[in-house]
Amino acid sequence: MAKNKPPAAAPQRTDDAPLGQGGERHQTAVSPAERTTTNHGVTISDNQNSLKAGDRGPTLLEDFVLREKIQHFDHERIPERIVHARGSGAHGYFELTDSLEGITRAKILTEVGERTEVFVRFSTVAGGAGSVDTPRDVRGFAVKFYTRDGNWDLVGNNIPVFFIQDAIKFPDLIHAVKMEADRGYPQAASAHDTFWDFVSLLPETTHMIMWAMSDRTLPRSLRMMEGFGVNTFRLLNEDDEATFVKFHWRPMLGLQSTCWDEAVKIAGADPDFHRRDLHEAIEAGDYPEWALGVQLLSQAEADALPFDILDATKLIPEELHPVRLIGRMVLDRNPDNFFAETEQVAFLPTNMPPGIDVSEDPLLQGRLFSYQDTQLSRLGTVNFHQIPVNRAKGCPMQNFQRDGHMQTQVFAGRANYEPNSLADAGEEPGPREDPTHGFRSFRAVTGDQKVRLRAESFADHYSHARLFYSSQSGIEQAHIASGLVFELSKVKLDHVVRRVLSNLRNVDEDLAARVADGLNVPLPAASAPAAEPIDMAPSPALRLIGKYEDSLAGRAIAILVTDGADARIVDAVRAAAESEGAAVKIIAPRIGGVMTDSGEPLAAGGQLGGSPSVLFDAVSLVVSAEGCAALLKESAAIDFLRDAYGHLKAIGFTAEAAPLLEAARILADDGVIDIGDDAEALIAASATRRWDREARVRTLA
Ligand code: HDE
Repeated sequence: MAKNKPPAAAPQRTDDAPLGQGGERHQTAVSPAERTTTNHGVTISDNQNSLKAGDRGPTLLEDFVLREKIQHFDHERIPERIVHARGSGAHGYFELTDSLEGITRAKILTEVGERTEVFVRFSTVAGGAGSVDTPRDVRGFAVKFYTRDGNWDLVGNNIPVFFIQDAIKFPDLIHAVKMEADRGYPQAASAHDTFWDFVSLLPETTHMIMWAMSDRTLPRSLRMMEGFGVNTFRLLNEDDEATFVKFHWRPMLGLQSTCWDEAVKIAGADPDFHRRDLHEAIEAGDYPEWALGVQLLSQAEADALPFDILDATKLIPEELHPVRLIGRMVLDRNPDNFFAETEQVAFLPTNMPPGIDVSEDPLLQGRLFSYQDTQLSRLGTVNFHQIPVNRAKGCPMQNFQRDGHMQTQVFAGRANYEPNSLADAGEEPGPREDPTHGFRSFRAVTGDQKVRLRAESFADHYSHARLFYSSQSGIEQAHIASGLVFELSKVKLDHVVRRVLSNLRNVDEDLAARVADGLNVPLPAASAPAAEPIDMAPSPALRLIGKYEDSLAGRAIAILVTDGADARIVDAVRAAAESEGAAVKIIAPRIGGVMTDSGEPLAAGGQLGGSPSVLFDAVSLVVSAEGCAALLKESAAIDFLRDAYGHLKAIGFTAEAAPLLEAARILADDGVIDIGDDAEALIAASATRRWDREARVRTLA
């Protein structure tokens, strides 16, 4: 184009024309509220084209609209959490139902009926922010209560104990479990050399390993997990008298896990399985709920325990000290923006209102430093408490901390120090301390020698692992043994495997033998325990299966249909499932749905290839004879059935589906149900897995 020659007129555009070639699209009036602006409020006239020297010329440095947009984009990511990077959040409320008056002065635990806003973030531990939702992993269960006395963060897990006893081992533990340093894999998996090397050298990890290898680390849904504060805390009353406390969350939908093979397949079918499930449940008004429970112990009761209450690798059996249910938490609102809320939320175990206090648990003591500190690298400023999701909402927040990156408060006046006598000059003096209502620490007796020592009372590393294992049902024990076999089968260092087996002999001889047999290696001699383990009375409350009533509530049933499907049966299954609180999804060979035998169209919620049965809790087949014949040629249909069977799910079928059952080699049992005239039977069988089928479908250790 010749210099200074005006460009050809931009092509005339309509609202249907593709964007990007001219500024004509928004020729219709744009109201001020609709206008897109720069970060500084200047209205942008063209958000499709950068400013160039001629329509085919280089872009100009002068284009501040482009530069601002690209620069902001370049810095969109902040460092992910070093642990618990992958998470899902929700808003809700907490309501106290039973007062702890006299035990604590924290109003959130004494004012019955009062509703307190909460924000909850569930997470996995080992994987990065983009990793899948269903690895074998501990889940984080962090709750921020915006109380009238300041924020309270109960930053817990879905397992009541932890791997290590002292915070100084945490960086080693996390380095060992994350991707190996030289090769950058495996992602979100503990089944590798370095994790098991570390574990085998630290017998204090054994109890947690029992939990980690159990189905607790394979939750079906974030809505179906228990939560625990893990560390021991204190409650302080008006006279500053202390009671030890352990916090528990009990899911109203009960506890449920997936099978290992299922979890692996879900990871491929829907990497966001848990995030989607939580989001969709809340969106549908199916609000997840938990009861908050406490175990309360006096100093004398703590002293009488055969282990140290300050040791986070130990739990207090409910049969010894019952869990008192004192409140309920309901999650009823999805975040508006994932980054602003779920990513930027900063949980701090140091966030405690007056009346709640820490114990000397050496793991907790390290956490009291770490969380505040890590926010500096993640959120980049000491003012991260001003981000809306972190702000104290239930009460005023004021002090003389000033300035810093991203300061958003505009402080008036001269008072920014204390004490001051500016009030005498008629100026606003600012806030002061309040010894009556302020946070006071428990007057714990300390003042001993300075030592780097592990207390002798922490030396027993096996009794609680024994307690956990011996408390499990036969199925759960077999799953723990099989979990160990799977993980150790991925460990290449023979001496590490030998050391794990040596340690396991101190937990249970039969367990060690089963794992050795599963690995096809000889059983080595038992390792020498630091303290002789004791046998404690089994605690059935530690079981996953059978602890809560079987239920279909919050679960999902898939109905695989074809053209000609019996509409009456589809309706019957749907009605029966929905009356139990379950969702029903119609799966069809094509997304457009099918024509039923009554000539009515039936819309599909999912297409067979993209909706494997691992995404559902039970399945049924309502097909016509021709439809069945077509499905026989689809491996996705065979897998749909085969997996449902292998994952111990109830399978309902109509007579026309028989050839498909045969092709998938489904054997008759009480979970394989002809729903011709009894949809209810399918519903009854769907409320739990068919555990008795397991021996038919896989060899467990
Ligand atoms: Fe954490 N942990 N942790 N942790 N933790 C973090 O804080 C840490 C521990 C837990 O959804 C980090 O903001 C140390 C036990 C949850 O945002 C970090 C030790 C329990 C979350 C940190 C522990 C937890 C974290 C990383 C050993 C169960 C996610 C990002 C002394 C009671 C919270 C962050 C969320 C996050 C440190 C052990 C639970 C690095 C040093 C035990 C649920 O500060």
